[in-house]
Amino acid sequence: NKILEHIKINKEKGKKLLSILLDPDKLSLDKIQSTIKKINQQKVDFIFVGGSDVKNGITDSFVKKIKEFTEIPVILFPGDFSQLTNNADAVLFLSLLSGRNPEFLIEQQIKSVPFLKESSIEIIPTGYLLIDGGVETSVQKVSETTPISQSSIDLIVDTAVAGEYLGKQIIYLEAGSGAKKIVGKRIIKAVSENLTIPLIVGGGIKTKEQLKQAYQYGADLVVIGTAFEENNNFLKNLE
Ligand code: 1GP
Repeated sequence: NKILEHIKINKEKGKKLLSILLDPDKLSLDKIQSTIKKINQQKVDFIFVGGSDVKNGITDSFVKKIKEFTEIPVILFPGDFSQLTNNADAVLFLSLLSGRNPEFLIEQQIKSVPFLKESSIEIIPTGYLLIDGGVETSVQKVSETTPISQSSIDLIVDTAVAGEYLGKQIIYLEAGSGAKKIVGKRIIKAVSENLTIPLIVGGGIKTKEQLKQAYQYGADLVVIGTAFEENNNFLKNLE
């Protein structure tokens, strides 16, 4: 459990972590080397790989290529069990707790077992909560679930805590890729104060201020996808 341990130890120390999300559907193989070069130059703790709508079989070669150019651990963030690959270091074993679609609560997880049983990648049980990001995001479309409204703070907290009671090792508050509204600071604060396990926050984060705010209010790990996709020098602005 190297990666989970690393996240937990940093949480204890109060050291905040950053992850860049690369979507195999949006970044072509020939751009990986230059993209990874930018990531290597900055303080990036993890590379997440995944998307809601990734074509079958491409994650494997995508992760392999990333691994050629970096030592940064690669964590799968799969939208579908077909995105699993042994080339990664770990997988966020997600259960979409905010939704009521059995496919993403338990079916996908069952389908992934034949692969994972034969695999040595680290499995990180993760409670995944989709929070309203002010726009219909692909997670919402693909999962056919309704995000929780940002005004329902109690429901968000109770859902996250239920996740911890269920044994999840991490809770992930997701506004959805390209969200217009990021997960609000009061939500991050309330959830983090009620959890003992690490908290990941992502979706729509585009500025240094938003990133800092997420950390300040209790996120242990922040995930950035779109802002980096749109501007590969984005990480430089964080220095
Ligand atoms: C990770 O899906 C997010 O939780 C990434 O969102 O693409 O908006 O950064 P962005």
